[in-house]
Amino acid sequence: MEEFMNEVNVISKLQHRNLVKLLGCCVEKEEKILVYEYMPNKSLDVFLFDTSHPSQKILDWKKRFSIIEGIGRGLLYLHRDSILKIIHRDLKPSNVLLDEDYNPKISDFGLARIFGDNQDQANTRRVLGTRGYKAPEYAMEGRFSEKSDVYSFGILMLEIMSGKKNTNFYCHEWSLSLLGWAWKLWNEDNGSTFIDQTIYKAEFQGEMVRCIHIALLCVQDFPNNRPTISTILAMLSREIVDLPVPKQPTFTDTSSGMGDSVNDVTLSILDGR
Ligand SMILES: *[C@@H]1O[C@H](CO)[C@@H](O)[C@H](O)[C@H]1NC(C)=O
Ligand SMILES: CC(=O)N[C@H]1CO[C@H](CO)[C@@H](O)[C@@H]1O
Repeated sequence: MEEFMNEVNVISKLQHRNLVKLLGCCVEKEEKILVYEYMPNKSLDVFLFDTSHPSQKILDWKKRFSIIEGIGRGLLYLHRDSILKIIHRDLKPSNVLLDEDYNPKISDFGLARIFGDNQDQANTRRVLGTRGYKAPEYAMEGRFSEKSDVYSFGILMLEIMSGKKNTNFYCHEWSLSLLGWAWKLWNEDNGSTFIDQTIYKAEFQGEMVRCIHIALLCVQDFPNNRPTISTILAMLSREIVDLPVPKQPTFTDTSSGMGDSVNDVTLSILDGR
Protein backbone atom coordinates (compact mmCIF):
# COMPACT_ATOMS: atom_id res chain seq x y z
CA MET A 1 0.00 0.00 0.00
CA GLU A 2 2.84 2.37 0.87
CA GLU A 3 4.52 1.87 -2.50
CA PHE A 4 1.21 2.13 -4.30
CA MET A 5 0.33 5.47 -2.71
CA ASN A 6 3.89 6.65 -3.25
CA GLU A 7 3.60 5.96 -6.94
CA VAL A 8 0.26 7.76 -7.20
CA ASN A 9 1.65 10.76 -5.34
CA VAL A 10 4.83 11.03 -7.33
CA ILE A 11 3.61 10.43 -10.82
CA SER A 12 0.41 12.47 -10.60
CA LYS A 13 2.61 15.55 -10.25
CA LEU A 14 4.74 14.80 -13.31
CA GLN A 15 4.34 15.29 -17.02
CA HIS A 16 7.01 14.67 -19.63
CA ARG A 17 7.05 12.89 -22.97
CA ASN A 18 9.52 10.35 -21.64
CA LEU A 19 7.51 9.47 -18.54
CA VAL A 20 4.45 7.27 -18.63
CA LYS A 21 1.25 9.16 -17.89
CA LEU A 22 -0.98 8.07 -15.01
CA LEU A 23 -4.65 8.34 -15.92
CA GLY A 24 -6.20 7.19 -12.69
CA CYS A 25 -6.14 4.79 -9.81
CA CYS A 26 -8.51 2.62 -7.88
CA VAL A 27 -8.40 1.06 -4.43
CA GLU A 28 -11.09 -1.37 -3.38
CA LYS A 29 -10.42 -3.80 -0.54
CA GLU A 30 -7.36 -5.82 -1.57
CA GLU A 31 -7.51 -4.62 -5.16
CA LYS A 32 -5.20 -1.79 -6.14
CA ILE A 33 -5.05 -0.63 -9.74
CA LEU A 34 -3.02 2.04 -11.48
CA VAL A 35 -4.28 3.02 -14.93
CA TYR A 36 -1.64 4.30 -17.31
CA GLU A 37 -1.82 5.50 -20.89
CA TYR A 38 -1.72 2.49 -23.19
CA MET A 39 1.71 1.47 -24.44
CA PRO A 40 1.25 -0.74 -27.51
CA ASN A 41 4.84 -1.90 -27.69
CA LYS A 42 5.29 -3.30 -24.20
CA SER A 43 8.61 -2.73 -22.52
CA LEU A 44 12.22 -2.46 -23.62
CA ASP A 45 13.30 -5.81 -22.16
CA VAL A 46 11.03 -7.65 -24.61
CA PHE A 47 12.86 -6.12 -27.57
CA LEU A 48 16.34 -6.48 -26.13
CA PHE A 49 16.39 -9.91 -24.54
CA ASP A 50 13.69 -12.06 -26.07
CA THR A 51 15.75 -13.95 -28.62
CA SER A 52 12.82 -16.17 -29.67
CA HIS A 53 10.99 -13.07 -30.87
CA PRO A 54 12.07 -11.66 -34.25
CA SER A 55 11.82 -8.27 -32.61
CA GLN A 56 15.45 -7.56 -31.81
CA LYS A 57 16.15 -6.10 -35.22
CA ILE A 58 13.18 -3.73 -34.98
CA LEU A 59 15.32 -1.67 -32.65
CA ASP A 60 18.28 -0.90 -34.89
CA TRP A 61 21.20 1.21 -33.70
CA LYS A 62 19.58 4.56 -34.49
CA LYS A 63 16.44 3.61 -32.61
CA ARG A 64 18.44 2.29 -29.66
CA PHE A 65 20.47 5.49 -29.57
CA SER A 66 17.31 7.61 -29.55
CA ILE A 67 15.88 5.38 -26.79
CA ILE A 68 19.01 6.01 -24.70
CA GLU A 69 18.61 9.76 -25.24
CA GLY A 70 14.89 9.63 -24.45
CA ILE A 71 15.44 7.79 -21.17
CA GLY A 72 18.17 10.33 -20.37
CA ARG A 73 15.77 13.22 -20.97
CA GLY A 74 13.13 11.59 -18.77
CA LEU A 75 15.73 11.20 -16.05
CA LEU A 76 16.90 14.81 -16.44
CA TYR A 77 13.32 15.92 -15.91
CA LEU A 78 13.08 13.84 -12.74
CA HIS A 79 16.39 15.06 -11.35
CA ARG A 80 16.39 18.69 -12.40
CA ASP A 81 13.56 20.10 -14.44
CA SER A 82 10.33 19.06 -12.75
CA ILE A 83 8.88 20.92 -9.77
CA LEU A 84 10.09 18.05 -7.59
CA LYS A 85 13.50 16.44 -7.44
CA ILE A 86 12.97 12.74 -7.82
CA ILE A 87 15.28 9.75 -7.55
CA HIS A 88 13.75 6.81 -9.37
CA ARG A 89 15.77 4.00 -7.71
CA ASP A 90 14.60 1.20 -10.01
CA LEU A 91 15.64 2.03 -13.54
CA LYS A 92 15.84 -1.09 -15.73
CA PRO A 93 14.58 -2.20 -19.17
CA SER A 94 11.30 -3.68 -17.91
CA ASN A 95 10.48 -0.26 -16.41
CA VAL A 96 10.94 1.50 -19.76
CA LEU A 97 7.74 1.26 -21.80
CA LEU A 98 7.53 1.91 -25.54
CA ASP A 99 4.83 3.84 -27.38
CA GLU A 100 3.68 3.20 -30.95
CA ASP A 101 6.85 4.80 -32.37
CA TYR A 102 9.11 3.07 -29.84
CA ASN A 103 9.65 6.26 -27.87
CA PRO A 104 10.71 5.30 -24.35
CA LYS A 105 8.66 6.21 -21.28
CA ILE A 106 9.99 5.64 -17.80
CA SER A 107 7.46 3.89 -15.56
CA ASP A 108 7.13 2.30 -12.14
CA PHE A 109 7.60 4.98 -9.51
CA GLY A 110 6.84 2.69 -6.58
CA LEU A 111 10.34 3.12 -5.14
CA ALA A 112 10.88 6.73 -6.19
CA ARG A 113 11.84 9.27 -3.53
CA ILE A 114 11.19 13.00 -3.57
CA PHE A 115 14.14 15.11 -2.45
CA GLY A 116 14.02 18.59 -0.94
CA ASP A 117 15.51 21.51 -2.87
CA ASN A 118 18.89 21.36 -1.18
CA GLN A 119 19.01 17.64 -0.61
CA ASP A 120 21.65 15.65 -2.51
CA GLN A 121 21.43 12.21 -1.00
CA ALA A 122 19.49 10.07 1.42
CA ASN A 123 19.98 6.85 3.34
CA THR A 124 17.74 3.89 3.76
CA ARG A 125 17.95 0.63 5.61
CA ARG A 126 15.55 -0.94 3.14
CA VAL A 127 17.65 -1.37 0.03
CA LEU A 128 15.06 -2.11 -2.64
CA GLY A 129 15.56 -1.94 -6.37
CA THR A 130 16.71 -4.70 -8.68
CA ARG A 131 19.78 -6.89 -8.63
CA GLY A 132 22.20 -5.89 -11.36
CA TYR A 133 21.25 -2.20 -11.48
CA LYS A 134 22.10 -0.92 -8.01
CA ALA A 135 25.06 1.38 -7.51
CA PRO A 136 27.70 0.17 -5.02
CA GLU A 137 26.97 2.85 -2.39
CA TYR A 138 23.28 2.00 -2.58
CA ALA A 139 23.61 -1.79 -2.59
CA MET A 140 26.13 -1.83 0.26
CA GLU A 141 25.29 1.22 2.38
CA GLY A 142 21.77 2.23 1.36
CA ARG A 143 22.91 5.66 0.15
CA PHE A 144 21.07 6.92 -2.91
CA SER A 145 21.23 10.10 -4.97
CA GLU A 146 21.05 11.33 -8.57
CA LYS A 147 24.31 9.49 -9.08
CA SER A 148 22.86 6.12 -8.09
CA ASP A 149 20.24 6.59 -10.84
CA VAL A 150 23.10 7.49 -13.20
CA TYR A 151 24.75 4.16 -12.35
CA SER A 152 21.56 2.26 -13.25
CA PHE A 153 21.34 4.32 -16.44
CA GLY A 154 24.87 3.21 -17.36
CA ILE A 155 23.98 -0.48 -16.90
CA LEU A 156 20.84 0.13 -18.96
CA MET A 157 22.98 1.68 -21.74
CA LEU A 158 25.28 -1.36 -21.77
CA GLU A 159 22.28 -3.68 -22.04
CA ILE A 160 20.68 -1.65 -24.82
CA MET A 161 23.92 -1.69 -26.82
CA SER A 162 24.85 -5.33 -26.26
CA GLY A 163 21.36 -6.84 -26.20
CA LYS A 164 22.55 -8.82 -23.17
CA LYS A 165 21.08 -8.85 -19.70
CA ASN A 166 23.53 -7.85 -17.01
CA THR A 167 22.33 -10.48 -14.54
CA ASN A 168 22.39 -13.32 -17.09
CA PHE A 169 25.68 -12.53 -18.70
CA TYR A 170 28.88 -14.26 -17.71
CA CYS A 171 31.84 -14.53 -20.04
CA HIS A 172 33.41 -17.87 -19.09
CA GLU A 173 36.49 -17.48 -21.23
CA TRP A 174 37.58 -14.40 -19.28
CA SER A 175 35.42 -14.81 -16.12
CA LEU A 176 33.83 -11.43 -16.66
CA SER A 177 30.50 -9.75 -15.93
CA LEU A 178 28.83 -7.63 -18.62
CA LEU A 179 30.51 -4.59 -17.10
CA GLY A 180 33.93 -6.27 -17.02
CA TRP A 181 33.42 -7.45 -20.58
CA ALA A 182 32.57 -3.91 -21.74
CA TRP A 183 35.65 -2.55 -19.97
CA LYS A 184 37.95 -5.17 -21.47
CA LEU A 185 36.73 -4.79 -25.04
CA TRP A 186 36.65 -0.98 -24.88
CA ASN A 187 40.23 -0.93 -23.59
CA GLU A 188 41.37 -3.29 -26.30
CA ASP A 189 39.87 -1.04 -28.96
CA ASN A 190 37.46 -3.85 -29.71
CA GLY A 191 34.20 -2.10 -28.77
CA SER A 192 32.43 -3.36 -31.90
CA THR A 193 32.53 -6.90 -30.46
CA PHE A 194 30.49 -5.67 -27.50
CA ILE A 195 27.62 -4.40 -29.69
CA ASP A 196 24.62 -6.64 -30.41
CA GLN A 197 25.78 -8.34 -33.62
CA THR A 198 22.25 -8.29 -35.07
CA ILE A 199 22.41 -4.49 -35.28
CA TYR A 200 26.11 -3.79 -35.76
CA LYS A 201 26.92 -1.57 -38.75
CA ALA A 202 30.44 -0.34 -39.44
CA GLU A 203 29.18 3.15 -40.35
CA PHE A 204 28.08 3.67 -36.71
CA GLN A 205 31.19 2.23 -35.12
CA GLY A 206 32.48 5.60 -33.88
CA GLU A 207 29.20 6.45 -32.21
CA MET A 208 28.89 2.96 -30.71
CA VAL A 209 32.35 3.07 -29.14
CA ARG A 210 31.68 6.56 -27.80
CA CYS A 211 28.47 5.29 -26.21
CA ILE A 212 30.34 2.46 -24.48
CA HIS A 213 32.78 5.08 -23.20
CA ILE A 214 29.92 7.22 -21.82
CA ALA A 215 28.31 4.17 -20.18
CA LEU A 216 31.62 3.33 -18.50
CA LEU A 217 31.68 6.86 -17.02
CA CYS A 218 28.17 6.28 -15.62
CA VAL A 219 29.15 3.07 -13.81
CA GLN A 220 32.23 4.38 -12.01
CA ASP A 221 32.57 2.98 -8.49
CA PHE A 222 32.54 6.41 -6.80
CA PRO A 223 29.48 8.65 -7.27
CA ASN A 224 31.67 11.74 -7.66
CA ASN A 225 33.35 10.21 -10.69
CA ARG A 226 30.02 9.75 -12.47
CA PRO A 227 28.70 12.61 -14.62
CA THR A 228 25.27 14.11 -13.95
CA ILE A 229 22.52 13.22 -16.37
CA SER A 230 22.68 16.70 -17.94
CA THR A 231 26.39 16.19 -18.69
CA ILE A 232 25.63 12.73 -20.08
CA LEU A 233 23.06 14.20 -22.47
CA ALA A 234 25.58 16.83 -23.59
CA MET A 235 28.10 14.05 -24.21
CA LEU A 236 25.59 12.03 -26.22
CA SER A 237 24.66 15.02 -28.38
CA ARG A 238 28.35 15.95 -28.74
CA GLU A 239 27.92 19.36 -27.16
CA ILE A 240 30.71 17.97 -25.02
CA VAL A 241 33.21 16.40 -27.40
CA ASP A 242 36.12 15.32 -25.21
CA LEU A 243 35.27 12.62 -22.71
CA PRO A 244 37.20 12.00 -19.48
CA VAL A 245 39.01 8.68 -19.23
CA PRO A 246 37.06 6.22 -17.05
CA LYS A 247 38.68 4.19 -14.28
CA GLN A 248 38.14 0.46 -14.19
CA PRO A 249 34.77 -0.24 -12.52
CA THR A 250 35.16 -3.06 -10.00
CA PHE A 251 31.74 -3.40 -8.46
CA THR A 252 28.98 -5.70 -9.70
CA ASP A 253 25.91 -6.58 -7.69
CA THR A 254 24.98 -9.54 -9.85
CA SER A 255 25.90 -12.22 -7.33
CA SER A 256 23.34 -11.70 -4.58
CA GLY A 257 19.62 -12.30 -4.93
CA MET A 258 18.75 -10.10 -1.96
CA GLY A 259 16.62 -7.01 -2.18
CA ASP A 260 15.13 -7.48 -5.62
CA SER A 261 12.43 -5.09 -6.62
CA VAL A 262 9.26 -5.97 -4.79
CA ASN A 263 7.44 -4.27 -7.62
CA ASP A 264 8.20 -7.07 -10.05
CA VAL A 265 5.17 -8.93 -8.75
CA THR A 266 2.87 -6.29 -10.18
CA LEU A 267 4.11 -6.74 -13.73
CA SER A 268 1.89 -9.60 -14.75
CA ILE A 269 0.26 -8.24 -17.89
CA LEU A 270 2.19 -9.51 -20.88
CA ASP A 271 0.38 -7.74 -23.68
CA GLY A 272 1.02 -4.02 -24.00
CA ARG A 273 1.25 -1.84 -20.96
C1 LIG B 1 37.74 -8.85 -30.11
O1 LIG B 1 37.29 -9.72 -29.07
C2 LIG B 1 36.89 -11.01 -29.53
C3 LIG B 1 36.31 -11.77 -28.33
O2 LIG B 1 37.23 -11.86 -27.27
C4 LIG B 1 38.07 -11.72 -30.19
O3 LIG B 1 37.63 -12.97 -30.69
C5 LIG B 1 38.60 -10.85 -31.33
O4 LIG B 1 39.76 -11.45 -31.86
C6 LIG B 1 38.94 -9.45 -30.82
N1 LIG B 1 39.31 -8.60 -31.96
C7 LIG B 1 40.31 -7.75 -31.91
C8 LIG B 1 40.52 -6.93 -33.14
O5 LIG B 1 41.04 -7.63 -30.93
C1 LIG C 1 6.64 -5.49 -32.59
C2 LIG C 1 5.35 -4.79 -32.32
O1 LIG C 1 4.51 -5.30 -31.63
N1 LIG C 1 5.22 -3.58 -32.89
C3 LIG C 1 4.02 -2.78 -32.77
C4 LIG C 1 4.33 -1.40 -32.17
O2 LIG C 1 3.16 -0.61 -32.16
C5 LIG C 1 2.59 -0.34 -33.44
C6 LIG C 1 1.41 0.60 -33.25
O3 LIG C 1 0.45 0.03 -32.38
C7 LIG C 1 2.20 -1.66 -34.09
O4 LIG C 1 1.71 -1.41 -35.40
C8 LIG C 1 3.41 -2.57 -34.14
O5 LIG C 1 3.03 -3.84 -34.66
